[in-house]
Amino acid sequence: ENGHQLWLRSGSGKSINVVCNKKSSTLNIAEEELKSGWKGQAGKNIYLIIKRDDLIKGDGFILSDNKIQANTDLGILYGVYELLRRQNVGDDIKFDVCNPAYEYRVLNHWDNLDGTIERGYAGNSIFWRDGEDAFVVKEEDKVLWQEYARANASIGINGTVLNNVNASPEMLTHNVLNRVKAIADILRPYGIKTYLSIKFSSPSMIGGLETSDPFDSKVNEWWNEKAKEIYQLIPDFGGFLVKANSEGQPGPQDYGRTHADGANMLADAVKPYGGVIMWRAFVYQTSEEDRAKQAYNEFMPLDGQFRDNVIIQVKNGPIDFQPREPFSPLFGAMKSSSIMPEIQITQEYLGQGIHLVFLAPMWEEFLKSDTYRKGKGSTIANCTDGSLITQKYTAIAGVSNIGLDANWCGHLFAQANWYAFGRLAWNNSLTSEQIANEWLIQTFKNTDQKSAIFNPDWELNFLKPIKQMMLDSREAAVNYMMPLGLHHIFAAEEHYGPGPWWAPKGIRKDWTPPYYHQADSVGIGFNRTATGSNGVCQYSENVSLLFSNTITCPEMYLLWFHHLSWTYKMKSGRTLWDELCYRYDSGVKQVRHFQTVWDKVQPYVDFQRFFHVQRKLREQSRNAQLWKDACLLYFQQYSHLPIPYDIERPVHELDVIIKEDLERH
Ligand code: BDP
Repeated sequence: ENGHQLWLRSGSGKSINVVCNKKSSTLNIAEEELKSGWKGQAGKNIYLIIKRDDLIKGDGFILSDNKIQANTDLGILYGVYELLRRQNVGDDIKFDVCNPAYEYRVLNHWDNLDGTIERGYAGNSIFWRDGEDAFVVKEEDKVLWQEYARANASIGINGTVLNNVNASPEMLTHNVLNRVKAIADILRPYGIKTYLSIKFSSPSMIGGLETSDPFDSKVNEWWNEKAKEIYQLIPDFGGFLVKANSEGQPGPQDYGRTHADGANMLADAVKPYGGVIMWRAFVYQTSEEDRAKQAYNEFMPLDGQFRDNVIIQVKNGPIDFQPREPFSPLFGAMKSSSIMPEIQITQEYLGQGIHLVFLAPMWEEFLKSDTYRKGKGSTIANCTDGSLITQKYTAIAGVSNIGLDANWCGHLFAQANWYAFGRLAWNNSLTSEQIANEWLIQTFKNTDQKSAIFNPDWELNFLKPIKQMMLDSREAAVNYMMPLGLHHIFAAEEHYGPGPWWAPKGIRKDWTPPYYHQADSVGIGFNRTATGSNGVCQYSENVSLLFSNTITCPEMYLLWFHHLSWTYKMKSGRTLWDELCYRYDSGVKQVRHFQTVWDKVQPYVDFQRFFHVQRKLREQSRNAQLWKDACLLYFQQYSHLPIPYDIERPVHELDVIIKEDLERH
C-alpha cells in the first residue's frame, strides 16, 4: 500500500444501467466511473442528461436520485464524481444544484524542464525529465498523466500550468511544445486545460530579436506567431502564466513599460483563440518600502488598464505564503480587473515534505477574511468569485505539491491538501471539517482487511481523532514556528528550519529574518501602523482601524502589525514574552500529542501507511522542538526574561544550532 490511489479507492462490483443522451470521450469516462464506482442499489437506472438549464452555471450540474443533468459533458463527469463521493462518504443524494465557485480552477506546477521542481518535496516532475529521452512520450508517462487527470477531475480542477513561474525560455521551443501537446491530449477528456509559464524575454532569448519590449512591433508579432503555433498544436490551450519583474525575472519594466503594457501585449496574442493571461502580482524590490506594501503600490494604480482577458494572480498574503499572514490588501480593492487568489499547496513554509499540516483551515481563514470593501461581509471569497464584484473571469490557483513519488505528494497527508484545494476551488464555502471528513473516509475506509467492515468503531476510533488532528495541525505549526503574527524567520533560503538570526552581510535586507521580526531590547514585531510603515493604510478603513489598534488587532496578527514591548499585556493576562513562550511550547506539545493519536490508530491502518506517517511525525516533533528552542533562546537575548518555569526547558544550545545552520548554508 503506497498511497498511489489517493482518494479514489471505491469499487463495489454492483451493477447499474447508465443511460446517456450523447456520446463523447468525456461522457465515456463518466459512464465508466459510474459503473465501476457505484455503491447504490444494484441494477438501478441512472440518466446522464445534457440539457441546458438556467440554474446550471458553467460546468455545474443538477444532481438527483437517478439523474445527473448538465450543460456540458464535463458537467456530467463532475456530477458523477459528486454522486460517487456522496455514496462513499454517506451523504444524502437528493436534488441539488452544484455550480463551481470559480470558473478557472488551476494547479500551478513549479516544474523545471530538467525535471526538478522548485519547492517540490515529492520527487521530480511528472511532466519533464532530463536526459536523452527527455522528450520521448513513454507509455508510463501517459498512464501517469491520465491518473493525474482523473484525480484532478474528481475534485473539479480544470487547468494546469505545466512549468515553473521562473520559466525557461526553452519552454516555447518546438520539442517542448510537442510534449505539451502530448500532455494536453491526455488531459483533455478529463476537462483539464494546459497552460504554460513564459519568460517575458523569450523574444530576445530564443527568437533572435534584439529586444523584448512590449512596444516593439516585431516583439508583438513574435508573440502573435508563437500563440498561433501553440494553438495549432493545442486548440484549447489555456494561456500563459507570467512572473515578471519579480525576484530577478525579466519584465516590461526593463523597457520602461508597466505591468499592464506587458500583460496586454500577451493578452492580445492569445485573445483570438480565447486564451487568458494570468499575470502575477508577486513583486517587490530592494527598497526602503515595506515589502508587504509593494505589490499594492505597484498594481493598484493599474486597475482598469488591463485587457479583459488578463487575470491578476495575487498570493493570499502580502508577503509570501507564510504559516500565517493577513490577506493581501489587493483583494476587493482592484475592482476593475479580474483578480484571482494564488495559494500554495506545496508546503514550502509549512514543514515541506515532513510536517503533517492540513492547509484547509488556513485557506478557509483566508477566504472568510472580511475586506469590508463593500461593507461588512465582503469576504475574500465573495470578492473573488464574482458574487460581490463583477469580474470577467473568476479563477483560483494552487501551487502544486505533486511529484513522481509513489504517493504523489511525499507526505501521505499532503494528499489532503491537493484534495482540499480542488474542493475549495469548486465550493469556496466548504468547511475544513467537511473536507477532512471526505478525504479521510475516501482515503482510509474500506481499503483492506483492517477496514471499517471489520472495525465497527472506525468512526469513533479513527475518523474522529484523526480528523481533529488534521484540523489542529496548521495552528500547531503556527505555534511552534511563528506565533502571534511573526513571519519569515526561517533559516537561509531553504524555508524549513528556524533562523531568526540569519543576516549575512551583503544580502538584501528583506530576505533576512531580522527585517521581519525586528526584535530589540524594547520588544518585537514589525510596526505597520501609521507610526511605522503604514501598511495598514492599504486596507479599507474598517480593517485598517481594526489592525492599527493593539486592542482590536486579532492576536494572531499582532506582531505582523505592531512592535510591542516584551512586557506588553496580552488578553490572557500574560506578558508578550510569556505568551510567546507558551505558544512555542504548546506547538511542540500538540505535535507530541499527534504522535500518540496516530500510534493509537494503528489497528485501523495498513502497516505501510501507518509507519510512513509515524516516522514523519517523529521528525516533525524533533523539528518542532528545535523551532521552539531556537526561537526562545534567540529572542531571550533581547527580552532578558526567564522562560516561564512551568514549561519544558529547551534541550538544544543556541550556539550549536546557529553553528550547524551556518555550516549548512
Ligand atoms: C517564493 C519561493 C520562490 C518562488 C516565489 C514565487 O521561495 O521559489 O519562485 O515564491 O512565487 O515563495 O515566484
